[in-house]
This record gives sequence, C-alpha cells and structure tokens, in this order.
Amino acid sequence: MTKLRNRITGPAPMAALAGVVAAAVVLAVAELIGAFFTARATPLFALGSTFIDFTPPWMKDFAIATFGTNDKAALFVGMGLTIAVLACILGVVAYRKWMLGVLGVLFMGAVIVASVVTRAGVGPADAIPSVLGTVAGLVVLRRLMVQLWGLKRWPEAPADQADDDDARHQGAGTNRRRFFAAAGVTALAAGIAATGGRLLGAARSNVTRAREALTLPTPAKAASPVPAGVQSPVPGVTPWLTPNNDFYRIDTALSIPEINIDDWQLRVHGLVEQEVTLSFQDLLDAQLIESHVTLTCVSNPVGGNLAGNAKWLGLPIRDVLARAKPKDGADMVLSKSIDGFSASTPLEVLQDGRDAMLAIGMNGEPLPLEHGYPVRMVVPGLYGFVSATKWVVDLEVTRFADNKAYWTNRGWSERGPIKTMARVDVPRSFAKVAAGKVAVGGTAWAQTRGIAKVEVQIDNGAWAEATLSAEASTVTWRQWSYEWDAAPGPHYIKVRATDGTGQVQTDQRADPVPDGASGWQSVMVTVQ
Ligand SMILES: Nc1nc2c(c(=O)[nH]1)N[C@H]1C(S)=C(S)[C@@H](COP(=O)(O)O)O[C@H]1N2
Ligand SMILES: [Mo]
Repeated sequence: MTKLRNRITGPAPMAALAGVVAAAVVLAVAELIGAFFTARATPLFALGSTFIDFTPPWMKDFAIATFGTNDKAALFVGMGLTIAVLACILGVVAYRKWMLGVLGVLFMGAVIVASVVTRAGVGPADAIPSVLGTVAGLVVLRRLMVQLWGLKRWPEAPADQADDDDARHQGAGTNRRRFFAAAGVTALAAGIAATGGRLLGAARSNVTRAREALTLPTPAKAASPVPAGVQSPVPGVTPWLTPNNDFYRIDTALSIPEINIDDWQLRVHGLVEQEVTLSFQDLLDAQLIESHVTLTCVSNPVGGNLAGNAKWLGLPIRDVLARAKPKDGADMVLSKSIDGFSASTPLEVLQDGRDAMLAIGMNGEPLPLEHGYPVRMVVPGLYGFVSATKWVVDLEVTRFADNKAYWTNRGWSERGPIKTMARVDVPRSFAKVAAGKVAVGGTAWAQTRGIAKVEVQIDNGAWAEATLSAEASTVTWRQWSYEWDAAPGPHYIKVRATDGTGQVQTDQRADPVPDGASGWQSVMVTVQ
C-alpha cells in the first residue's frame, strides 16, 4: 500500500501532474479570453485545423472510413491525449531543469500562436488568448514546481532548485497534500473557465438567432414536382429526401464559421470583364430557383452513406457569371470559403443548363450553420470537394493551369465528376434474415446521367433486373427494390447500376483517393 502511494506521490508523477494542470490552464484561459475573439482562434480549434490541413489524403480517407462523420470527435480525443503526454514530459523536465521547462512551454506556446495566426480569416490580434493562456500556464507551472521542490525528501531534487528562494520560503510547511490540493483546485478552476468560455462564446453569437428569424423568399422558378413513387417500397431504405438533421456533413471546419448576413459578401473577380459583388440582400431580391439535387462526397466508400438528397433554393451561378463576363482562356472557377477551403469547378459546368447555384435554402429552411449558412455552392454532378463550397465568400474566375484547390494541393484530383454507384440499404451487411421472400432495396446515383437500370446478383448467379422507383430527375438518386427467394445458408448480394447513357457501373475497384471509389457493393447475409 505504501509502495503504491510512493509510486504515485514520487517526484516524477507529481511533476507530470503539474505539467498536465498547467497545460489545462493554458487551454482554459485561452478558451475563456477567446470567447471575445473568433472561435477559430482558440488553441484546440487552431491546432486541430492546422493538423487537418496537413493531413495527407490517405489519412483523411482512413479517418472518414474509421470514424465516419465522428472524425472530428476522434481528432479532439487524439489531440487531447497527445497534449496530455507532452504536458507530462514537460512537467518532469521543468522539475529537473526549470529553464528547460520554460523553453519547452514557450515553444509549445509559439506553436499554438503560429497555428492560430495562420488560419484564414484570423488576425494577429487573435493570438492574444493563446499568449495570455501560455503566460498563465507558466505561472501555474512555476507555483506547482515551487511546492514540489519544497518537498526536500527526494534526493533527485536538484540542489540549485532546492536552494531556490521561493522554495526555501515555502519549504518546511509544504507537503504533498497541499500540492495535490493546489493542483486539484487549479484543474477545477480551469474546467470552470473553459466551460464558461464556451458558454460565453455561444451566448455572444447571435448568428443562430438571426438564422431562425430569416424568412426565405419564394422562388421565381419552383422545383419540378416530385413524382409519386420515388421512395423504394422496401422498409428501411434511406428516405428519398434527406432531412437536414440526417444530412451527412463533411468539411475541414472544426468550429463552424459564424457569418452575419449583413457582413456577408461574395466577390466575383479574376478573369472577368466586370467584377461583381453580391450582398445577401441581392440574393434575396434575385430570381431564385429551387431544385432537388443529390450531393455526394468523394470520400464515400463503395456502399457508404456520404450522400444525401435535398431541395435547394438559390441563385443560378450562370446568372452571376453572365454579369461578370468571363474572359477568353478562363476554364475554372475557384470558390473559396471564409475559412480557407477552396474548390475548383470547371467554368463550363457552371454555365451549362444544370442547376448549379449559390444556395441559401435547404429543404425549405435557411441553410443550417454546418451546411454552409448563409450561402454555399451546389453543383449537380460533381463531388462536393470540387464544387459544394460552404460559407462561400469568393469566386475567382481563373484557369486550371494557374490555380489549385484545397484538396488538389493535398493529392486529390482537380476535377471530380460523380461516378455511377448502386447501394444496398436492406438487408444490412451481416444481417440474419428468414428464408423465403426477402425484400432487397437501396438507392443508386449517376448525377446528370440518371439511372436507367439496377441489377442484383445473388452469389454467382445471373444478374436480375431490380424494380426501379420513379425518377425525379437525372441529378437526384433513384431508388430500387428486388424480391429475393432466399434459401438457408450464407449468401452474397451484389448490385450494379447502368446510367442513362447505357454505361454499366464498373466493377473495377478503386479507392476514394484521388477521384472517387468504384466497384460493385457486395453484402453478406445469413439466411436462416
Ligand atoms: N467550406 C467548406 N466547404 C466544403 C467543404 C469544406 O471542407 N469546407 N467540404 C466539401 C466536401 S468534401 C463535401 S462532400 C461537401 C459536403 O457538404 P455537406 O457537409 O453539406 O454534406 O461540402 C464541401 N464544401
Ligand atoms: Mo467530400
């Protein structure tokens, strides 16, 4: 028992604890003061965002494949653990050699500040919370170390430090219990400060309230009516229209940009005859269209659910480009979000007849904050990474030869037409089903080409045609169903689609990197 206690209350574990408490103080103080600055400038968000920006494509892909849309939570947990380990080491170093510890803390503070000030849309003044946090962390570390050095019973305590002035003053009276009490109280205070900072930051943001108060205009051109029977009759197949709350979310934003509609502006510039600047009011007053479009993420694995279908309300981008008049030689529009993300979209795609738009509405509501409020791009037929810029504030008319988008700089393709894909929703992978008639169903997409046929293959049997649900348009997904007479045993259900041009979905397996996964989905089920 005493042995165990000595192990916990030895100098190294206590110094490590002091390091962790000091790190918590750095983050908490920065969080509290950060409530008065932009949310993206607090250390955790800035560090995490910087980390995301340096993430190689395979790692992004791995994170999405492993954690799905929980990838951000996983990143925070990973970051928290890394910081804790580094803080332990720093604590021990500071105990042995104070000046080395100080240098370590200053170095970490510099890393935090560097990652803060290099964020897009963040000014040098936004470094203030991190700087003050680092100073507070140093003060706390010093005080805890002084207490530790005062516990003279440890032979490893460096002689010079034990002679330290503060230490001599505190020396005799200090004991372990006081150290733990001080560490505990400081950690508690840090927790309260961090929580308070969060609440304060949320309260200071009135963007959520402004969004709720916003009334969308009636479109000049309403969406084409959705025919009856778009939904697959098989229970459990994904809803044809994805509710906003269930819509997949993929982006590099650790803290969602909060944009005031009165401040929002879109600048259209670059290779144009006429620069155009749009305000949010300009959008509200414009001839808006409404259209159902299925969005798809390039990171979606075969059979994955990073796709969703919504009714979008917005201004056709070709109308904006018609005012700006692109010059000869331009072949791309680089759209940029307020937080530094960018996407490269072929100019011709934004000028042809499809409903590419600057969207302000999603399923009859203003865009949810996480889906790009107040304005995002929606381009039928292209993966989101090259088209669907959320929180969009800038369109630069340019050339593929001159400019590269966010993910292109990280190993992904510069163009991203959506590949034909069929998906089985029911039964689920590894489901156990009763022998006899089994309802099989799912969805399929080939935006802009449409779905002409879906076929199902059981084990290695013949391909059988599934029943297609009604088609709303070629830019929305199309559902299907199939009745299978299942005999007991393990079976594989394979599915493939044929697009509107007659092209059969390829069985060639490809990873999501660099331009989208391909291959036929195969679902294993056990029939009992
Ligand atoms: N600002 C910004 N816009 C973005 C992204 C991003 O990281 N930042 N990701 C894109 C990607 S990869 C996809 S698939 C779609 C996803 O849109 P959603 O989250 O509304 O489903 O947004 C696109 N727009
Ligand atoms: Mo994506």
